[in-house]
Formats: sequence, C-alpha cells, structure tokens
Amino acid sequence: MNDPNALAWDAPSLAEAFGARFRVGAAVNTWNLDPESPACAAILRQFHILTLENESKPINLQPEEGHFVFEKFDRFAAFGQANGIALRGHTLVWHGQVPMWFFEGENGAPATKDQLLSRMRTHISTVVSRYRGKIATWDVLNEVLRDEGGLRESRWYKIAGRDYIPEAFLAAHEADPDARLLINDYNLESSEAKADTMVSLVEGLLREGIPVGGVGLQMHLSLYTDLELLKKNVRKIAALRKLDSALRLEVTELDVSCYRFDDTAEDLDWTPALEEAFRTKYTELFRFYTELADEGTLDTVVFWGLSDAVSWLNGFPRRHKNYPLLIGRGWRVKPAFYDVLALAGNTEEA
Ligand code: 9MR
Repeated sequence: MNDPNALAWDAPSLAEAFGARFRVGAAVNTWNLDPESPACAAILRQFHILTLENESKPINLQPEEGHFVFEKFDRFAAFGQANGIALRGHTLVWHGQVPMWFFEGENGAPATKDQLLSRMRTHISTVVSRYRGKIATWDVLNEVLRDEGGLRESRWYKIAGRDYIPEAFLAAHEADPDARLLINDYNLESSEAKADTMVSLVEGLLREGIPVGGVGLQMHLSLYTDLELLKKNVRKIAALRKLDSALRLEVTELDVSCYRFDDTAEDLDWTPALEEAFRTKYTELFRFYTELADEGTLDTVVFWGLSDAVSWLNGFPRRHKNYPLLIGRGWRVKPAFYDVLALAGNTEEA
C-alpha cells in the first residue's frame, strides 16, 4: 500500500525509481545541506541532481567587480562530491540577479560592448574553471528570449546585441570542455513564438559551431497549462537533435501552480477537486517525460524547490498559499507522488 502519511525520507525514492530513465532533482539552498536537517534527509532519499536556487547567481558570486564570493558554492560542490549527487550551475548570464556594475562604463556612461563582453568572459571563466569536473550542467544563458518571440531586450542585448550569446557558450566551453552547456528559459511550452525563436537561435548557434549542449525547459506550469501545446512545442525543440544527436533537453525548474498567473484569488484550500486535477496533470506530464527519456531526448527532471512549504510560488506573483510540488507541507508526499512513481514501472512499497 502507498502510505498516505509517508515523509519524503521514508517514502520510495523518485531518484531510484526513475534512475534508469532520467535524473530527478530539486533546487535547494545551502542551509538545506546541513546533515542534521529534514531537508537533507529528503534530498538524500529523493534526488540525485541539485541546483542552487539563488546562491550561484552572478549577484551572489561577484557582487563587486573582481570580488568573488565562493563560500556557498564551494559548500554545494563539496556536498555533491561527498554524496555522489550531480550538480547544476545556475546561472552564468541573466538579466535578473546580476549586479549593475556589469553594465556601467566610465563617468556614468553605459559600458561599451567590449567592456561588457570582457566582464562576462571573466565571470564565466573564473566560475566555470573553479568547478571544472564538478558541475555536470551549466545554465549558461537564462531567459534571453521574449514571450512574443525574438531576443529579450535586456541590458546584455542592448549593449552587445546577439553576440553575447555565442560568446558566453565559448567562454564556458573553454573553461570546462566536458560540461553540458544549456540555454534555459520559461514559457517555451506555452508560447509557440518563443519555442520557434529557441529553435532558430539554437539552429543558428549549432551551424556556427557553438558548443550548445541542450535546452533547459524551466516548466513553471499551472493546473491550467495546455499539455497538448506543451507537447507540441517541446517536440519542436527536441527535433533540434537532428542537427546534433548529443543535444539533450533538461526540465530544469518544474512546478505546477494551482493559480492562473493573473489569478487574484485569495488563498485556495486544497480541495479534492484540486487534488484530482493536480494528480492528472502530474501523471500526464511524467508520462510524457518517460516517453522523451525513452527516445533519448530528456535525461534530467528538476523540481523548483524541495516542498510546498518553501516554494517561491507562495510569494509570486502574489503572496498566496500554493501547492506546486510532489512533496507537501510537513514533508508528506502527496498522492500525486505515488501516481508519478507508478509510471516508473518499478515501484517499491512504502
Ligand atoms: O526561486 C527564485 C527566487 O527565490 C528568487 O527570488 C527569484 C529572483 O528572481 O528567482 C527565483 O528563481 C528563478 C530562477 O532563477 C530562474 N527562473 C525563474 C525562477 C523563479 O522565479
């Protein structure tokens, strides 16, 4: 019987169940790595790949030019090595959580293109070479596309145009030729225009010989996500493998909100109807993931957070109680957890 009260560290392991097909992971923070903590027990039981939710972003790694702060990332790397857990590096280039000095030039003028690209290369090569051989995958570029299609008009783009994109991959590849280098984005599943831009951008980069290792699909979903459209868009992106069979997809930030993005509802209670919709959504999703894995397209699925209690979706886009993950409050695994586990085909009893 599936124990409805099982806690994440006693329940069957998602990582073990899916291990032959894909790695299962979660976004964590270094305070979760304390060996005495429940979070750590949950991690060791359930996951075999981890991402730092915030602590490896540029604003935390290089708050001032030339002043690198590696303490937390070092701790994360040591934890991975000690426990045989693979690690993802998130993220090298982003418009968010990046210190403003990157974009500032002399006397209040904006940085020149050369200045910006040189700062970018220094950041990438310093960080990636330090963790060479220790970080399996880098989200080299995060969220560089617009939902409406085309490249995001970020400060990166305004100063350097499209060139910062190939340059970032080249710098990361030089620093660790064995790491998998991804371009990572959200809403690829819900915006055809965005998915099409991803396809044409990666096609162009591959033709130019740029070492793109794959596409990260964040997959911040909701109960209202159209899964037919999701499958169609993901299939388009997966077809990039015809240009390079080594290319992989990773699901990098999975969660399923019970609110529509523009929903102004007060806190929703977890009703049987919501639970049912949640189970259906997760089952269909993981069925699709196993298909993609069996085709050799997808090899990693990472949840964005350890449990409902700590998900960013309790505070975004508004403060409201959310229930987006398979591990609920109090570390209890949900019925949907067992539905998903059953898809792996080799469930052990809790
Ligand atoms: O989960 C992260 C949250 O704690 C931060 O406040 C936020 C800052 O922008 O970033 C969140 O993580 C984001 C990730 O780095 C990139 N994709 C979207 C994630 C959710 O916003």
